[in-house]
Amino acid sequence: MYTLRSFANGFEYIEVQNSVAHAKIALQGAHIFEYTTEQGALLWLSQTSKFEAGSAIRGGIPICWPRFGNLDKSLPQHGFARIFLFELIKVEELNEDLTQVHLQLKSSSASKKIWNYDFTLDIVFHISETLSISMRTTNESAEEFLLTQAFHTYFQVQNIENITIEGLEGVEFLDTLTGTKKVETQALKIVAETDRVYLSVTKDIYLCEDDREVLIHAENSNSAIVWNPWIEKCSKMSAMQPEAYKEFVCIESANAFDDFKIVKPNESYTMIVEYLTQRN
Ligand code: TA6
Repeated sequence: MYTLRSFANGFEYIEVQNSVAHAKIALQGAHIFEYTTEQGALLWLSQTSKFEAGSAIRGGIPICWPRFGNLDKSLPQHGFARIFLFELIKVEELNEDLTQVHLQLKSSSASKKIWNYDFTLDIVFHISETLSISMRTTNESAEEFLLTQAFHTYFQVQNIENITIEGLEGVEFLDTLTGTKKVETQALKIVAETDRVYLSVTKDIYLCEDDREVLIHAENSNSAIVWNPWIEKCSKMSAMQPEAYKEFVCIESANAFDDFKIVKPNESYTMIVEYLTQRN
């Protein structure tokens, strides 16, 4: 079952319910902000997030496109897709435990004022016990363009100090707080502000907390960002309560930094992510 709903201010989202999952996806940014199965809520959503046109939702899975980060000063931080209205192309209930939702953003006069290329961006969700999302960029311009992108996923945790992130051992990362590169030597624990870009990710990542383990599988992505603002930065961030840093960690499957892509005219590039929660 699915329903197109809106908040009192007209902000629209799709609510999906099937035999194994419940989800809410905003048309703005093709932004999934709730996804729940019998294993609980996968995504964190700020209690003070706005649901307003032109403001990115704080939490869920912001789509960072056509840029990740703020290195390209000609574009907003994390690009503009997350604040643009997508068109709902189709919702298909493929079976009782699998719903497919297809949203699309096409270039427009508004987007070309920010980024002067013609494109189509297709986001397809498969909502089941596994949440999978594909992000397909098609270049409809006469020139090639550079693309960096990420699923900026806010994972709900019970207590940030109890989690470990596995699968990144041996991977080099850029610590954006110090500008230095190091190699990860152990399962990552979050004990302070953390903002790391892992630069050659080839294996699955696991978010572990007590008996719960979230498998993070990405395709056509060789970079991943781990972020938590911790106390001081959290207190300064928009739409985030002071204690919010204890409730989430961002693990962002990406094509970022050296993992950028060049999309040639009439070509497409698709990045995919899949999340599955298991109990040990
Ligand atoms: O992905 C990590 C990061 O780039 C952090 O540096 C922080 O800025 C975070 O994204 C949130 O960015 P936002 O623009 O959504 O407030």
